[in-house]
Amino acid sequence: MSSTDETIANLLREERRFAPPEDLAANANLSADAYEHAAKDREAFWAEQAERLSWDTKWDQVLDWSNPPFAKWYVGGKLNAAYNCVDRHVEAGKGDKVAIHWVGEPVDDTRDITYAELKDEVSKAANALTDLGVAAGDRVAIYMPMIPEAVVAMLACARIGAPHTVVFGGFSADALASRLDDCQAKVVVTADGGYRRGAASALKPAVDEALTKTDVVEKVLVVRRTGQDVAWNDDVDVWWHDVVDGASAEHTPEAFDSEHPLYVMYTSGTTGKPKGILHTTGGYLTGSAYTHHAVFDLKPDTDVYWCTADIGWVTGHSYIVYGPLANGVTQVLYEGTPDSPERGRWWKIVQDYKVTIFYTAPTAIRSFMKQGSEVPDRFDMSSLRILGSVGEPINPEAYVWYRHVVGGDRTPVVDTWWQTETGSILISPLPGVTHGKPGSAMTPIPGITADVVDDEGRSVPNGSGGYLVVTSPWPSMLRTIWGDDQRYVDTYWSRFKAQGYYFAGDGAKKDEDGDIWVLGRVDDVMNVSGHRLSTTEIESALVSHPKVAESAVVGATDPDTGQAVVAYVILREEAGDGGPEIVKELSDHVRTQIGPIAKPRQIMIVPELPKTRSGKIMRRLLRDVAEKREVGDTTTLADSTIMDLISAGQATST
Ligand code: 6R9
Repeated sequence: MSSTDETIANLLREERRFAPPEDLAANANLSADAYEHAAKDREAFWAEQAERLSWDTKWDQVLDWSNPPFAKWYVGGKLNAAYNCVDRHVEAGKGDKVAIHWVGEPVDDTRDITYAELKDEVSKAANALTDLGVAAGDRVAIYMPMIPEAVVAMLACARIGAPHTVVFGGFSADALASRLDDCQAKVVVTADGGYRRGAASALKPAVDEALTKTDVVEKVLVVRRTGQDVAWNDDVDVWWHDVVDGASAEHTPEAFDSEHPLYVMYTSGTTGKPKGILHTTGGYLTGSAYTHHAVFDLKPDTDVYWCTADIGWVTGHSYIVYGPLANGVTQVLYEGTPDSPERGRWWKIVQDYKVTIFYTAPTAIRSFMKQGSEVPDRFDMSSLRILGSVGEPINPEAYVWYRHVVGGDRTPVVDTWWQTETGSILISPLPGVTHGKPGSAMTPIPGITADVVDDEGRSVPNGSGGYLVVTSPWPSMLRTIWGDDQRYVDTYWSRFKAQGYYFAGDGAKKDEDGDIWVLGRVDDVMNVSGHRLSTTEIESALVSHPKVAESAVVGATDPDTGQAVVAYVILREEAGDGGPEIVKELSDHVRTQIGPIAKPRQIMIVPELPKTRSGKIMRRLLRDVAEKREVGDTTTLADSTIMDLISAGQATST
């Protein structure tokens, strides 16, 4: 058996299966025949999905793929995204329904905003932006904490046809400046600060600094959130409460072309400057609304939905703003960190608001696992009916813990695979149909065709691994990289040019049933003595050890084997320091779980791992430590002090 076969065999030892609850299956939005229905005539299927939206002018053609890879969806159609997310619900008599239960980080700092109120706020902000000189086509940057005004600002931009670019509030002034520059943003919407871990944390100084590095910005619109002191430039800075609060709540939304740019979202690759991923209006809104309905089995009249992502991440765009609001559901929006002021904060929110659908990232789940089940067990979470996961492969142990401890063994877990580029979920179980397998994102959802292929672009047989590709265009696909069509073609469409497949950059495997297991970025694959090993598999093996909460594995250059496995491990709290034999114990565990080839050369016990704010481990930095280099650029880390801790050798190692 080759090592790859062995690791697949290891994966297949995961035999737990979870059938959908009967009542959920009986009342599910999508049933098993949806796959066949969609496959029969994909364009007709996507036309049906677009009918979820209100169009001012209907399209003449569903898809124009005459100039691949540049797609046009719903050609000739016209619509307004903000009208679809807000006004039409008010017109349908749902104005009094709560759109957003906003929960600030300071306890008892809450606001409930109805759809009618949201419509007024968005209209006022649209009028204010217009008065500041923003016209359709101008770009507006949004650099804000998780407050309702962030959502209002995004929708106000959409309403006037000004593509927004939301820059995550944790990013530095440099990162902000380069994004402002790249998309030539005319206005920045920000706040004095936001609350994180019980303290006011400033945002405006980073905008002030960014403006010294680029001169594209004309106006800065500032929400007063914390009341902290801010530097003020009368020529540029404008208070939100001065210009938005007094603006008219009457605003007629203009219908824009289906292909009108909706937003640019920057995403970093392993090399080169961040890519500005462009999404347009009709296809993107169709994709986010349909998937939110299908994957979460959304019942807008009874569900209370909560996605914990930051709006500075694509998940916040598709599954806080556009999908949920287009579908008219009530949702929770939380400003702060999961454990402030106490560890049960998230679960208390679930209990208080009777959340029914909960969507978060594996990194959060693993950090709760580390603390044990005592904290969540104190809360009544019986309202939950569906749990979602996104951002990384979810290790089987974390999946089972999530389902058991958070979901009381009732709730299907939907492991949703997608990317900034895909705009919406492409691979996921359907909660009322799929028998879920911990660790597998399962199959492309109805309407999507994806596959795992080898180097030559041939579909691999079941039981084998390769590259994840999307084999036909889909409505919410990125249209290009802002200002760089060539990079768009090179990055996503040149690897499998002959087949015309979209190359996602992820490695994946098909198991014996043909279900897909996403194994992480292909750049994270290691080559040890000629054997390809995936970081995810070794990490999952480590996390399946009872003393381990979380781990990150990298391949470090090795004189003997080409690359060698180096593992960083966070222990569970109840494991203490793990005992004197911990490194050997873990090393033996990987050996028995996967095989001798995967045995780490070095295991370091660390207090934390370097992560981006969306929870992705920055393995590049750990590779620097493992190869004893100076640690590279840490500007996108959520907490930049972590690398000092790790490099200072607070770690014990073999
Ligand atoms: C939505 C989002 C995209 C990359 C993607 C993949 C990883 C996301 C995943 C997953 C395994 C899942 N990823 N979801 N890997 N299983 N369910 O995360 O977008 O920030 O652009 O990241 O995240 O590697 O290629 P983005």
